[in-house]
Amino acid sequence: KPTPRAHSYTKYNSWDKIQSWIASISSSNSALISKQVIGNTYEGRPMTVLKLGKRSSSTKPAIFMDCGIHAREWISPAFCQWFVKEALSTYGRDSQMTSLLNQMDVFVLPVFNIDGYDFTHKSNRMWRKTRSRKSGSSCIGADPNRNFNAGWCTLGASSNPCSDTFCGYSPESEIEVKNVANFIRRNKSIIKAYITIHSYSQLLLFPYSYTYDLAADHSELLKVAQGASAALRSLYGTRYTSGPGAATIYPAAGGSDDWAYDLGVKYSYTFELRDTGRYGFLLPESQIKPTCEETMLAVKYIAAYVQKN
Ligand code: ING
Ligand code: ZN
Repeated sequence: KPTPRAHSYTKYNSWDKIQSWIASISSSNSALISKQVIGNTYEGRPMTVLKLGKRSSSTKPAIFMDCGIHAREWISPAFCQWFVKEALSTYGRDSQMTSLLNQMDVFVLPVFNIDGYDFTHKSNRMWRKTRSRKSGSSCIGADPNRNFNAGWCTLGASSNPCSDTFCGYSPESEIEVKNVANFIRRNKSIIKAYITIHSYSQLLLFPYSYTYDLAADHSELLKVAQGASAALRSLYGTRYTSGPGAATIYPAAGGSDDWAYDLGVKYSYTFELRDTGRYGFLLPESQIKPTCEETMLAVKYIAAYVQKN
């Protein structure tokens, strides 16, 4: 039997490593963490959501966070792994984390687009989409962040299956999107915040991206985003811009944050992590630790706000 090696949080782990990590971390911390499979990917890999939180007899409000919607944005799954590790290791030591996990549950989907993520490790580092196929086109995959049912395929998305922003053949045509949407719909009454982690550009975005119209909760969403960005910046001086997606990055329909918001999840945010383009998607592993540390402060800021509201 080979010697088990400790999981590295400062490397870009393969899907195989992340899958073993999901199994071991959830079995070794059963007081604070449990797992559930929400469905399989197109290629048949299990999509596992980790639930972090102290067990409670009453149903707790929750936050849902996903990483790795886009295959090549490797810093994103690295952050979800970091978040889980930090939550477990600071519970009972950090008052904010302790209070958060006592009062709320945090659902974490470490890799949303597993097939694509695996493909970026084995074949094409710059792949973005899912890996689904359909007869009639030789092009593979759809953009999962254009495939949600929010102004679907009206703006900033392509109906060409060969495009990197292909919206898919219908809303939720991608099984990964359907699995996540079903999970959030099923838990709609308890999910108070939706957080999705992308890279890169150093932005903290909120609805809408499918229209230039301002969200009904625009000023509160902006205020919380600015607070979170200030918390992030306090550690290493990294500057983030916050604002609604359409006006801040570009108009794009079918995104997960807009869909969650319109479903009724008020605190809905998209992070675009480091950097601003020097390395882009190829962010060096030496930046995993500082990026995750500063991002923790922003996510914890949002969580604390949601907890008290
Ligand atoms: N950026 C996001 C994208 O999917 C985005 C920006 C956010 C679009 C929210 C729609 C909704 O294009 C990256 N880097 O993926
Ligand atoms: Zn992305």
